[in-house]
Formats: sequence, C-alpha cells, structure tokens
Amino acid sequence: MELKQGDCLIIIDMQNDFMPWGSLPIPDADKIIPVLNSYIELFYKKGLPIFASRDWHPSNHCSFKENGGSWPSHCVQHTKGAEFADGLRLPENVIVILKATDPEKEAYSALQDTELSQLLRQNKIKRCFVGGVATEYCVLNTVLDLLKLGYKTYVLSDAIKGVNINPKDEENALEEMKRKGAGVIVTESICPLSKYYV
Ligand code: VGL
Ligand code: ZN
Repeated sequence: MELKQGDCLIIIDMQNDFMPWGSLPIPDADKIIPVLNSYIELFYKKGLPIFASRDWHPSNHCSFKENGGSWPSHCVQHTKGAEFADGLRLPENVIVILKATDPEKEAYSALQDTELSQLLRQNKIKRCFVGGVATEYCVLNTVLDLLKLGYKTYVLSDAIKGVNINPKDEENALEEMKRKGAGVIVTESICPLSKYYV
C-alpha cells in the first residue's frame, strides 16, 4: 500500500500517565513508542498531516474515582502526566487535539467535542491511519467515529495497546473495528523497506 495525498496519521493519547510510569498504566504502552516514531517519520517525510490527541482532563473530571468515576486520576491539564510520552518524537507541525475537557462528560473519541472533524475536512483527508492507546477505549471510539463519517480507516495494529480489564477486551475491540469496516495493518504494509523506518 502506498501513502498519498489525503492520508493522515492520528495518534491517540500517547501521554505519560498511560505509560508504565504513569497513574493509569497500560501494560507495555511504552513498547509502541519506537513503532509510532517510525510512522511519524514516514508521514512527516511525505508531508502528510499528523494529528495527536491528548486526554486533557480538569482535576475535577467525572471519570476519576474520587469524583465517582472508574479511573484513577490521570492526564490532568498542564501536569507532566498529561504531556506526550517521554520518547515520542512529534514534529513541530503536529496538530494537537485536546479532548475530554468537560468535567461533566467522559469523552473517549478524539472527535467528540473537538475540532478534529473540521480539521480533517479542511485538510481534505480521505484516509486515516490510527494508533495509540487505549485500543478498547479511545482508539476504538475514534475509529468508529471516523468510519461513521465515511473515512477509510486503518488501525496500526503494531502501534496500539489495550488496558484489558477483561482479558479479551482488546481483541474484541479489534474485531468490532474490523467488522465495522476498518482495515488492520502493520508498519511493513506501508513501509516495506525496513523493520522500523529511519
Ligand atoms: C482513556 C481511559 C480513560 C484512553 C482515557 O485514552 O483510552 N482510557 N481515559
Ligand atoms: Zn481519561
């Protein structure tokens, strides 16, 4: 498969709090950092847009246990935990999308109450390549929204990680995305030259 104009990379919530050193650690989430770096390099060198979402909660967010939700406090605005994961190499022209900023609302999809759908239209995007965390929450909901909007959507299966609160959650999420029309690819599908680009 060849990348072309109209393609974009969408990186979901690769932030310190979701890494093994963060407050809501996703097992092995740091292992996908070099893989994502290679996708970033590939899209950047082809001049294709790169979007990166950040879970960006106020400290009184409803998803936190102390506020009646089910998650430990995470990705609080302007904290180190909300910054992009150490080691992720985003270019200077990355387009950052802040999500789940309303204290009263959980928002897993990077398209929910954000400017992302407008930006995709403005950039004349046709195909979206999506990686990041967590597979069965923010990646899943973002991919389903993209499919609903009619974008050809590919899940970067070597650049996602799930929480797996139940052992099959990630697997089921992948199945659902496929069933609803997503393609599932790996680095070599779009970058045949090397294991990791660069
Ligand atoms: C996420 C749990 C809570 C995610 C965000 O990025 O998938 N998961 N907040
Ligand atoms: Zn969150």
